[in-house]
Amino acid sequence: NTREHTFIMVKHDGVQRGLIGEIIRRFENRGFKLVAIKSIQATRAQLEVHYEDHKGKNYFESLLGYGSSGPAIAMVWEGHGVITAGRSILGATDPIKAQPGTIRGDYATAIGRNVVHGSDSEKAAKREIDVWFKPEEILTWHRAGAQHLHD
Ligand code: YYY
Ligand code: MG
Repeated sequence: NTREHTFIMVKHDGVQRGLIGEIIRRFENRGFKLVAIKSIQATRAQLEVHYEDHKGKNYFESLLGYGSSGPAIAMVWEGHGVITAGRSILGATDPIKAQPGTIRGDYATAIGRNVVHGSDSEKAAKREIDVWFKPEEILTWHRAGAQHLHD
């Protein structure tokens, strides 16, 4: 499915660290297509839905607190296998375990400051994109020279 979508967010620590361009570059370099992007000031209510699988965890309050403390960049990336590939571009959640060459392996400093978010399944991608974007904000466009990226 070349129209597969994933939700990628440069979290507030990533914005503070000046990593917006670096993160976008890594997805562009892999040939993925940016179909939506905006800066957001997340509310606790939005983060509760975004992180609903983590309700009740001991780190949930800090996810909501830090996540709503300043701006982040929300994006939708498109491409064949972008959900799985996006997770490998990000690297492991815990920066101690993240491989060098991944965003988190190269830049993250702590599990609660791991720079970037990426959907981990089709279901999560759908829910997360719904939290942060209206359907009309997700664009469809044809890349010139697409035949050189895919057969
Ligand atoms: O999807 P991913 O971000 O890689 O990790 P999740 O297990 O879904 O956790 C979401 C988010 O929660 C993680 O990026 C940091 C935070 N977190 C934490 O602060 N402490 C943990 N032990 C686990 C997760
Ligand atoms: Mg997750």
